[in-house]
Amino acid sequence: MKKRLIEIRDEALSSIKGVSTPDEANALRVRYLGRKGEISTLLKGLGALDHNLRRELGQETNKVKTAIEEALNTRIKELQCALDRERLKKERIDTTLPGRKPYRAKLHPITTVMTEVEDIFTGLGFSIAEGPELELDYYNFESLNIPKDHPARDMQDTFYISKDLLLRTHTSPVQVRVMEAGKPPLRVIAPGTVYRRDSDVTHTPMFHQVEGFMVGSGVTFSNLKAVLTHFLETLFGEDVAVRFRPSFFPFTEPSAEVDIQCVICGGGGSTCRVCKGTGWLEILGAGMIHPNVFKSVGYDPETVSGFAFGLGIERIAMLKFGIDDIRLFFENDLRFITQF
Ligand code: FA5
Repeated sequence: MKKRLIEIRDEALSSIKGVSTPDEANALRVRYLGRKGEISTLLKGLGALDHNLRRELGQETNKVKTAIEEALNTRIKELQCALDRERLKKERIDTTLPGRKPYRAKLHPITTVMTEVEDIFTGLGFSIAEGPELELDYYNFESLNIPKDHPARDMQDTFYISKDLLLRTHTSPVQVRVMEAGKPPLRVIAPGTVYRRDSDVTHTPMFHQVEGFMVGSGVTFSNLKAVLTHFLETLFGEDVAVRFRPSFFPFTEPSAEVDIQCVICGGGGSTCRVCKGTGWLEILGAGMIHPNVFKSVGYDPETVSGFAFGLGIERIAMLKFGIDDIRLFFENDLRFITQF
């Protein structure tokens, strides 16, 4: 029995050396030390032995068990260490690798141009006013000398919400709201979003305008020309080619439109899709405020005069950045937007 015990010990110790995972080691623990393991099975015959022999064998069994137990624990520890080393190797972070650059947000090109335009006018003493985008028909049209069924309403294709409510088609209603609320002299710009049923390379259904107006006694068309020329030269540089062209707006008389030489084709492109071969791109409408508009806000057109203008921010941005399709500004393609 003693001989068999030693055999079991040697067999167990050699098997323990050969295991390659903690699970395999635990399986050996069950096989040799478990309740139905090899040692327990061997010891079943112990009761029949003489007292002294039984004691001797009992002590020997304990030694064998301890030896196997220790060998198992040592092997499991070794295997666990190897596993940990392997895991750490896999999880190792290379702190010398270059980091991923966080995406830095930038201002939208339209916001940049809008801010630049506002800065130029506030530099000339203009203050900034705002008005609602959901506007009454009265402010968008009637108070601006465009009665219902007037053919001039066709100039701006309108999104109506109801008979009297619409998405404003221009920032000119803010003129009326500001004049109603205040007294001359006034020097105000009104930047904002406007809406029209329009879409092609120079038109979008939503776009931005900046309305500007100056009202007081003795304000003339030459003041209008001076302010707009200063504005355009500051924005585009002194060499910019600008032209004032007679035009018509129901709320100004006389009226003009201002064009800038097309930067896409340099002014000469017969096939240019932006200026449609004219060499010029319209960026704003302007004129002397019509007496009927003054009457609608309770001003006396005999004693008060003023000019007004409304410019398109997207058109200015197209010219500044050489963009040949206005719709690119609103497609939210980061490859386009982050260039500016
Ligand atoms: C007006 O909206 C007038 N309220 C401007 C005005 C104000 C005239 C004060 C006189 C006195 P117009 O429809 O031309 O005018 O538009 C003004 C500018 O907005 C145009 O010159 C153009 O630059 C821009 N614009 C017009 N429609 C669009 C559109 N669909 N998409 C982008 N820009 C546009």
